[in-house]
Amino acid sequence: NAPSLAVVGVTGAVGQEFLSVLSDRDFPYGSIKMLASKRSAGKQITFEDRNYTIEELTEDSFDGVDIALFSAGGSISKHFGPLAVEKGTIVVDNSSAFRMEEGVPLVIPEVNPEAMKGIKVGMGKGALIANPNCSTIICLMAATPLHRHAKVKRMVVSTYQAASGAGAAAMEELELQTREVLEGKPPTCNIFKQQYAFNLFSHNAPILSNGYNEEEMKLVKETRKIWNDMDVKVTATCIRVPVMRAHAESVNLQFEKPLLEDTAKSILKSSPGVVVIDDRASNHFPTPLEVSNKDDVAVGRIRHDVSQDGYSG
Ligand code: 11C
Repeated sequence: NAPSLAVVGVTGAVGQEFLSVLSDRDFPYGSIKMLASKRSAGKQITFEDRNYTIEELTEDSFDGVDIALFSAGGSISKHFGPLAVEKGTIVVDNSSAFRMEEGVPLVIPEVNPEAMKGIKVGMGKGALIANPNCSTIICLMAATPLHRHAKVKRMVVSTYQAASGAGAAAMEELELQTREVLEGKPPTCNIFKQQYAFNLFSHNAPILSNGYNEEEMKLVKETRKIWNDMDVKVTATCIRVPVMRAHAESVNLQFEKPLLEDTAKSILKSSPGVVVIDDRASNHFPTPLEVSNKDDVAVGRIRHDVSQDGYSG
C-alpha cells in the first residue's frame, strides 16, 4: 500500500522542492495533502497532472497521513509536529525546531541512515526525523567520506549562501533589487534590511553572545550530532552572496591520519550523492549555476593545504 503524504508549507520554496523531488524520484504515494497557512487555503495547485486545493493546516490535518514533510518554519513544526506524531504520522522536518533534541534522529540519508533505525512507514507509529541545515548537509556530504577514511580533527567552513536558503521572498527580492539598482532606483529592502544585489554580507541569522551567528553554530552542533563525535573541532563563517540558488562552501579539513590528495579525490568520486568537478587545466570547478536544480553535491579545488605539516608540493 502506497503511503499517504502531506506537504506542510507547500507554497514555500522548500515545499515546492518537496513536490518536484517526489515527482523526479517517482516516490510512491496513495494520496497527498497540500497544506499551508489560512492565507493560501483554497488556492489551486497542479501536481503530476492533478489539481489539488490547498488546505489550511489544522490540528486535524494528519488523520490518516503516513508521512508528512514539514517546511513552514520552526514554530509551525513545534506546534504541529508532535500532534502529527501522536496521530501516527512520520514527520520529516526541515526546520531547526527538533534537530538538537535528544532522541530525534538528525539525518542526511547518505551519511547516517542508521540513525532512523526502527522507524517504519505503515506501522501506524509516528516519529520525528529532522534534516540538518542546508549548509551542514552540503558540507558533510563531502567531508563524511573523507572523515570515515582519515578522521577529521578540525574543520573550518566558510559559506557563500544563496538567496534560496532564505526562501521564495528573498529570491524575489534579489531579482527586484537587481533590476532597481540597474535602473538607478533605491533597492527595496524588506527581507534583509540592506542592499543584497551587487553586495554580500554576514549571514542574516541572529548573532549570539559568542560572536557567531546561529547559522554558523548550526554547522558546529549539527556536525557533532550527525558524526556522533562531540570532540570534533568545527568553526564556521557564513556569508550571504547575491546568487539565486545553490550554496557554495570552502571546507578546510585537518585529519588525524594522513590522507593523500589523490586518495581524497578518488574517495569523493565514488561517494554516492557527490560529483567531483575539479579540472585545474581549464580552471573549471563547481559553480552555483551548474549545480542548481540538481541533487548531487559538487566538489572541487581539492588540494593539500600548504600550511599544514606533511605538505611536500
Ligand atoms: C539559509 N540555511 O541559507 C539557511 C536557512 O536552520 O534550516 C535555513 C535555516 C535552517 O539562510
